[in-house]
Amino acid sequence: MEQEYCPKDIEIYVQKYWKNNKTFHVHEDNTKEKYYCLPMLPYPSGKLHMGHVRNYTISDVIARYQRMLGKNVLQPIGWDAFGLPAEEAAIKNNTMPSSWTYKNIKYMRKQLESLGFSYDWDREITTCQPEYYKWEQWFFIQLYKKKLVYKKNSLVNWCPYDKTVLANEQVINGCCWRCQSTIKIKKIPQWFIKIRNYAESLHNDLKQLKNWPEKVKNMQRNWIGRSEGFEISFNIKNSNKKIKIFTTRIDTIMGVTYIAISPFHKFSMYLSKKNQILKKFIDIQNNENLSKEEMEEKKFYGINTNIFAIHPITKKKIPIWIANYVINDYGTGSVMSVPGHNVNDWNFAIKNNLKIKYVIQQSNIKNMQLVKKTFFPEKGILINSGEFNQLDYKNATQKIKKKLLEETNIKTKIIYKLQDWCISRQRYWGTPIPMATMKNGEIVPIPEKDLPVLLPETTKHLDVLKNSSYNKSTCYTTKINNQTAIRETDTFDTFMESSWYYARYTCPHFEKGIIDPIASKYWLPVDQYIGGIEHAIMHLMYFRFYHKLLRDFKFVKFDEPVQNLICQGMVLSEAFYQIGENNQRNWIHKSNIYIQKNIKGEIINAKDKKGKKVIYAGMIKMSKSKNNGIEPELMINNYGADTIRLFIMFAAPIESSLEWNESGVKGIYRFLKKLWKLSFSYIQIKHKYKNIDFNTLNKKQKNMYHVLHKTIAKVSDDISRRKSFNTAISQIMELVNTLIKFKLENEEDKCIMKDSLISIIKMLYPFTPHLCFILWKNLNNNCFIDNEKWPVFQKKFLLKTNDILVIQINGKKRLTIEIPGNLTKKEIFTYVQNSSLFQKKIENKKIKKIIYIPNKIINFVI
Ligand code: ANZ
Repeated sequence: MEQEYCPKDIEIYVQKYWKNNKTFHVHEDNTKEKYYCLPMLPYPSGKLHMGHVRNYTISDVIARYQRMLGKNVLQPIGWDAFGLPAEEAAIKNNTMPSSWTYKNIKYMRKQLESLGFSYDWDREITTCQPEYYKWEQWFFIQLYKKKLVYKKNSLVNWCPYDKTVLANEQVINGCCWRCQSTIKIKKIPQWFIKIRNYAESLHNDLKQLKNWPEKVKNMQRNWIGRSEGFEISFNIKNSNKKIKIFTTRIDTIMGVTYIAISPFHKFSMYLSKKNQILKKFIDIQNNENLSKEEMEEKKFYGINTNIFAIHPITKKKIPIWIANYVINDYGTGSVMSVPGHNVNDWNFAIKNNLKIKYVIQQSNIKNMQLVKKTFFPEKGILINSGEFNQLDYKNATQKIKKKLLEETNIKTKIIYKLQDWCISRQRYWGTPIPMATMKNGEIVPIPEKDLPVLLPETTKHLDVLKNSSYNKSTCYTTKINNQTAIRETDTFDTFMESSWYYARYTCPHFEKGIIDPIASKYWLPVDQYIGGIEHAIMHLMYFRFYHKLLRDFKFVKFDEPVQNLICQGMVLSEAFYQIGENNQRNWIHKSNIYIQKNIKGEIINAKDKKGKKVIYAGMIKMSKSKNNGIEPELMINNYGADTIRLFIMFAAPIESSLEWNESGVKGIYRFLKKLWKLSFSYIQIKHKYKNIDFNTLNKKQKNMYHVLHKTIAKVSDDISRRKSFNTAISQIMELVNTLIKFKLENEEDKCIMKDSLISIIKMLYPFTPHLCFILWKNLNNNCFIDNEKWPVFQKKFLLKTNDILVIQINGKKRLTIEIPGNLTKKEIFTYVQNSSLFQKKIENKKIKKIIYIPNKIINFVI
């Protein structure tokens, strides 16, 4: 063992050992409890950023800890390898998206290895590989067969100059990212999966997710958008037809001044057959090539049908309008419009000069002039509502419901805002959608025997990427049953790949099907999932949805894929800027700035290398745009992976933001050096280790054991129950400091030192595995720590040794008394009051009050 702690050497050595010995390779083992620890898979953007390092460190600490509890731990990693940046890089560098992607993966894999993460590398998944996406295509075809997939026209961003569809991220302030032309909104046919069929279970099953952050569950709930209301039928005048509407506010029914239906509603279509103006209006809604602003501006357009509905209570006639603000796919596609109390109805009524009637009292506004100028969405006391006047919301709802039941069809209804999942992307670099169009226009799935449908890998693809001409490209022509067909040119949304990878990790090489039932039964559900809060809605929704699909196809069990979820906080760092010529902020990296700080560590002055003043913008999320990223690689080179890992886990609770601070990193480095030195000095001493009889120990020794076991108890609880890693680490640090002060005066002391070091190294192993690997080896005759168990505290050592308490009377020190350890507060008071020394001092006087400072002072007020 070297005298000096040299992280670089030991980390490379230990990583090699793990790699050669496949230490973290796992397989199903029914004799062992399993633990599936899953960090969200990275996008291979080029190199790791600190956010990645934090995510993967948290996961690794948990995985290693669970392993020490004796569980069979699966911690896999892979690459979410399809996506837009690869196309952009390909155009820029005149290469193929695949070469850019694979180059990045290679580099980032090395970076992950250099951080010592305990992955089972044999399970690495790269989602752009045909072995993986073949099964995604296969499953899509199964969904298609079960009618869970359909094609319909849907809006996309269209660049009229480049003649290509743009992803939302490629639209910057309404313009194309490449040529700056104003983008248009266009309708094209696209593929959808019916996630709405699962809206109810996606909503209800959130209740099962006891160990998910409330914030995430709420975000999911809002996205699903469950609405409880009523479906009511309105009769149409002079017709036997009815119009069904959905409302959440039947209490406002007396304020209905018109009925609005979507241009795509069945009734609109029916009317348009005889009404040319209406037909034209609907056609415009369908085909108009508008910019986003134009769309927004034209939102409250409509047409009066000159047909009337009958109000179910007043029996008065109310006009029916076709209105483009009514969403066809929501509720019934038509609404009873109450412009006095609903914002959309209000906007439409104002634009089209329709009647506005207020039926809810606006208690807080006295000036009626003001009242009329706007809508009032709150619930309250009914007015202008005939027999329902003066009722509050609850009573009005009940009474109106009863009345409506007598007059018309009304039923309670629950609807969801969640829209079906559009999985078509008009991009090259994605999983090809396994569908084709035959010459006669029929759309068919690619035969399963022909899967995977591969991406055409020819140099033409640079053209493909640059514009939409690939639609005609010959490389998408195929044969189905000996007939020519054109393959679907769209690819899957990349959320498809990240929706089922967790299940494929259980059997990444399984060739007979999408998922090996034996492997998935053993490993699933995921015990711990770790990722960023930015995935709270979309990814986690599709992930949960896909699991339910897989469950219904009997590939997996359980309703939910993940039991525990951690969303780690952001990584922040200091950001600096100067104001540029056009008043823009030019962000400057900290490494190019001279900084002056006061004693409190606050920045008082900052200058660039030329001496020009720089403005400090505070701690901001690390990002390229703010030029405040810290390179993980640089940090690892300077301090070693163990220091970085420990700093990340120590500097903040996992779900809070972490402020990157290099002096903090240095502090951790010093701590590890101290531990190395302490271990080194002990290892130099040759002595015979023996088991110790606690009862024969002196006070100093008993106390050391007490501190050691108290720390083990606290650290175990912090990690397993509280997931509070930062407090766990600070306890270990305190223990190390106590141990440094523990003088080795006899043989027992040396044994106690060894016992303590062994526990410390075990407790630190999940955080700083390389250092612990080496220390363990040297401390334990070349043994390996990787299969060691987590230390167990022993209750008998938790019994504290005697405390010496200062006894005060009326605030003055009168004596000291030795109190046996482990007494309760009440028992301590009785013990003191019964002692003869105390009784002499107090002389039978009455005690009015006792003030107690634990383990230090008792003050008796007499
Ligand atoms: C009358 C009313 C009065 C409404 C009032 C609201 C407030 P949430 O809670 O978001 O589900 N609505 C129903 N279907 C619609 C559609 N297809 N397109 C546009 N709007 C639609 O909203 C439910 C309310 O949204 C419904 O209740 C309906 O307006 C409107 F003071 O009915 B309400």
